[in-house]
Amino acid sequence: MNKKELALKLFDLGVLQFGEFTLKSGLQSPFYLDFRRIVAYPDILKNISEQLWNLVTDLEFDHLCGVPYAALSLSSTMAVLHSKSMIVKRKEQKKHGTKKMVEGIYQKGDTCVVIDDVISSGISMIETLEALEGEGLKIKHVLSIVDRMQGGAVMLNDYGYEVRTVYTIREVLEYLKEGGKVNQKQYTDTLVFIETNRIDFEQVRARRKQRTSYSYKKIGKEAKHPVAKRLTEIVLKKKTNLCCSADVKTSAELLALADAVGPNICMIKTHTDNLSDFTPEIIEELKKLAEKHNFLIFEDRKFADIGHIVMQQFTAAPLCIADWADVVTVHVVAGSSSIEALKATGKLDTTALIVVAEMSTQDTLTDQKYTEKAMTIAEQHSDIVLGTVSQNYRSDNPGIMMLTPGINTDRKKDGLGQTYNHPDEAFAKRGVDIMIVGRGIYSSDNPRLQSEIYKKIGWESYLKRDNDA
Ligand code: 5BU
Repeated sequence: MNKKELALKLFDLGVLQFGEFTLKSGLQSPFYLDFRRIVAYPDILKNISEQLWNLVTDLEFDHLCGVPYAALSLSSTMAVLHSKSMIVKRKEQKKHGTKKMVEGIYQKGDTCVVIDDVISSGISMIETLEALEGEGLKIKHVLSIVDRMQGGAVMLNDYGYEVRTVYTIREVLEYLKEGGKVNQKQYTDTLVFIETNRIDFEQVRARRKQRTSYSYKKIGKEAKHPVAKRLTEIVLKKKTNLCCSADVKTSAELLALADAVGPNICMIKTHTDNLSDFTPEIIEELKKLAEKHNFLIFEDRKFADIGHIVMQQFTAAPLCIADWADVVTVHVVAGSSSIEALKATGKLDTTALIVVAEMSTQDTLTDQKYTEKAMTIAEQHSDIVLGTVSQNYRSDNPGIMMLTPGINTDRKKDGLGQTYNHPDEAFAKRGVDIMIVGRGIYSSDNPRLQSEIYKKIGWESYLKRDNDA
């Protein structure tokens, strides 16, 4: 069966339908593609799988993966016919056992070709790609039977993937017209629909919004708070976007770590309430080291209470955070009053805020809605907010940095809810400005060397990406 015969057959089997259909997005479409039906027709399934396979015969790769669920039958058939390994991306995370999102046998760095039945907006394809890439798989090529020509393929191309499809919807339509399966009106209506719905700009833009990235020069120029400007100066001077999270238990350990990693970091992040022997003197020592190595001190206090309490927590002895921290974190779960309260202390001339917009834990409640609202609050206070802690979203305001914890080159999780991304993923794909690394550095045998390695990886990844200067 050639491509035209296959298209006619698919029409006869009800896979390609013409009429009036409401799509998931609410859009009215004059045609509908239902490839789920093909599992009932083994010969057709085999034929389509061979057509898809023909698209990759020139490539070398390790695995096939179908976007769940519609393309699972396609990837399975291709894998069986051509003795190729297949991996499966779960649609929902498993509640028990391994909680793995990707099943199969693979290693970091393996290459994978991803298949979907139809590419429309490209969003479900992107979700699968992100999950696979999160596991360290490398993806360059994506396949589908039909490109609906609505912008998904353009967006995927934009992200650097090469899209190969058996048909475009326009080709299908031509075959069906030639074969007498669609009348003139259906042909015209469908063509007009395709041409007028070519790119789903909203969705493309929504995805891109998370991925904007800026140069440190631009960030420094647009940032309003003096501490934010100083941070970008340090980053550029020392060529480091590494913040070391010094989550140690004693002041001696903190000072030793700060001195060891000092040359390689732009900031040290502390949880001083975790120090068993805290005294105001250790802050004086830490400040000396900050001066010696030129880094900022970031107290990750995560203020989260009503304004009245937040004011006390920021200024109260023995920690007196307001007197020494260059930067502090604040949650906005209580709304913007937490930020307003910190401002009301009159101590924010020398301390800038970081809003926790999205957490790194695997079942965090900071979903997209929460994060967007937190981001808005941060943007409304750009005179005192240096950045947001987030995993996927970056503010459109270049002056508000994206700081990301949950970074580790070797681990994916810590067994207590923490999840990790590789620095390259963070900088290149998510638009991160500052990476925060804790155990990846201080738990190693040689924190100084380890911080140097992270510094170099972070800087290389920053240089590699396409920054909006
Ligand atoms: P780790 O050892 O690299 O996992 O340490 C991460 C640090 O970042 C730790 O101090 C946390 O308090 C901090 N953190 C985080 O891991 N995830 C978050 O979403 C936020 C902070 Br907010």
